[in-house]
Amino acid sequence: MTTETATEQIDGFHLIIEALKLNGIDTIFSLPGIPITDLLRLSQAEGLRVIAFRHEQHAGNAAAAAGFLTGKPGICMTVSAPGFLNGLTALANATTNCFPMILISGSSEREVVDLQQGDYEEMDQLAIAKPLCKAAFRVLHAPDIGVGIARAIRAAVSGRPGGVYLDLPAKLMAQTMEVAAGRASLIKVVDPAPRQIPAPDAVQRALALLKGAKRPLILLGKGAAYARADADVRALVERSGIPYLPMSMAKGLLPDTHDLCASAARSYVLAEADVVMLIGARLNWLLSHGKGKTWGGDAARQRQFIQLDIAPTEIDSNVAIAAPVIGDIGSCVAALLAGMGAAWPKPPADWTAAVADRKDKNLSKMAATLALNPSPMSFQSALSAVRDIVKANPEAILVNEGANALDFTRSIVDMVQPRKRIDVGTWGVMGIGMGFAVAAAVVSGKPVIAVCGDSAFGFSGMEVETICRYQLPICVVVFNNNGVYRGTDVNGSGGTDPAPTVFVKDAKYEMLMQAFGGVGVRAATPAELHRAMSEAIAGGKPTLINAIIDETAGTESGRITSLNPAARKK
Ligand code: ADP
Ligand code: TPW
Repeated sequence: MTTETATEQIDGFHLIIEALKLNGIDTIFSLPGIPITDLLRLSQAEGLRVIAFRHEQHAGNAAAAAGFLTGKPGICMTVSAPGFLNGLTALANATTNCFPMILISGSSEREVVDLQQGDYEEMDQLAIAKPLCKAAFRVLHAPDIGVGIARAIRAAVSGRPGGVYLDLPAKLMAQTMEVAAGRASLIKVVDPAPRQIPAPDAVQRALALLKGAKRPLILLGKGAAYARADADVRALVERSGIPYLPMSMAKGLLPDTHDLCASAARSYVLAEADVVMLIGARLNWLLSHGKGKTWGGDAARQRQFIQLDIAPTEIDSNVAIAAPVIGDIGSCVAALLAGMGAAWPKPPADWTAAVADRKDKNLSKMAATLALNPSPMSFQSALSAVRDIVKANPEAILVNEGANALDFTRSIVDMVQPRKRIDVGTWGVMGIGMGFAVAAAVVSGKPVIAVCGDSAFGFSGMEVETICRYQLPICVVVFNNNGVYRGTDVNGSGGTDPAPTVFVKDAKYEMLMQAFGGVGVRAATPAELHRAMSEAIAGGKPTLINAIIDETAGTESGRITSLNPAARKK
């Protein structure tokens, strides 16, 4: 099907597709409906890969994950109003996480929307999207499609990456223009994410502070993973000899098994460090805002921060930053390495020895817990199987969501390669599971393991059909403890309704995957879980493993119990 006519016209549909292709976009995550159905059909016909979902939020989450994993903006296309709103959560989440994505939604005609005349799925989408994303644009005329898409791409990937909304009214798609002029109006974006070189004096300030440190610590965040400066980040850690802590999505940037990895001594190093260098990590709630008990109490520890970030306004967001270094992580780390030279003094041996000692103690404690084999499984015993599988398949991408299922997986399952772990991120949002898993499989072609709490899985569970439809090599492991956090709550009124946190007991989640032709397995022991996961990875078939976890095992809110108002009162 083509809408190019004998008079050499090109329509809006084709201009959009050509603009995307011109900029290296090869995949669209979507859910059809007017006017997107035709756009998707034509995109597929023109060689773009179209992955169609069952709910727009998961298409949006897939686009966000694709953005993080590839460094190119992930594209999500939805219909107007409700479809747009379903995609908006993912757009806002992408922006919060600094993932580049573009949500493209069809919309009603401005004339009708602005007079509120009640169009089919009428909504002022641009106005609604604007406060929730990094940038929002609308294209009204076909000759502006090239500019619209160029601006969206630049806004998504330059500086601090984020989500961009692009509003395309239905009428635009049908507009035509002369084909040569149309093609000439498209823009191939040159250098979409320009390097940003840090100022030399900022680099010197940071090095001077680092050199004087008695108990230095490096904190790697997902911004460092996103920046793809893996070799230089590793060189910086190794040449400086400074212990480092990876945030959850920075795990594997250096192997978690690295001598200088201080994850197993996290509480100790955060409380004790005197100079902390943040590399692509924000001092938000995930780092207790850089103050308080986690950081050894407020009682005048002379801790100072160095922060490497592309966003100058991030500096001093929570505590004073003594040495900001503003630029892209690759350029900042390279400048620090150049400034350090070959003969950089190692940190005092008593510090590195104390960290190593603490680490050893904690690791042997953890090994003892992992070796236990209780029935039903604990989070730890189940994760000992997952840990072995991930170790044997370092190229696999691990998707992770839940509360306890998240916290335990993060601390137990080592990652050894960069950008192999994607999870609930900055918001701790549930529902990213299947969207992230689909994107990971599609963009990497590698096996994907999704470890999800049973509650978390429920948010996107219907996408197992999508996984089966595209025959993706995804192994979903549902940690089934019969509820949100655990399965033991009772209705405080004594009434017959279940408590708000509990689910149907002993639910057969494996049957969901079987319903669509995939493999479904129940695993009640670590050995069964290990076997089912090995087979899933070897066979590459869509698989769901219902891992039976002790329903009394979880704690409320996992490790963020302290944020619960009820727990705070106690
Ligand atoms: P984490 O949750 O892992 O601690 P955050 O999402 O809080 O990480 O922080 C990521 C930080 O990295 C953000 O402040 C963002 O501005 C920054 N960032 C993202 N990409 C780059 C890049 N290419 N270069 C420098 N900084 C970056
Ligand atoms: C969009 C609140 C945080 S964690 C969680 C919820 C509902 C589920 C925890 O249970 P799960 O894991 O997944 O079974 P486990 O291992 O502890 O038993 N809505 C959204 N996001 C969040 N974070 C919530 C609600 C929440």
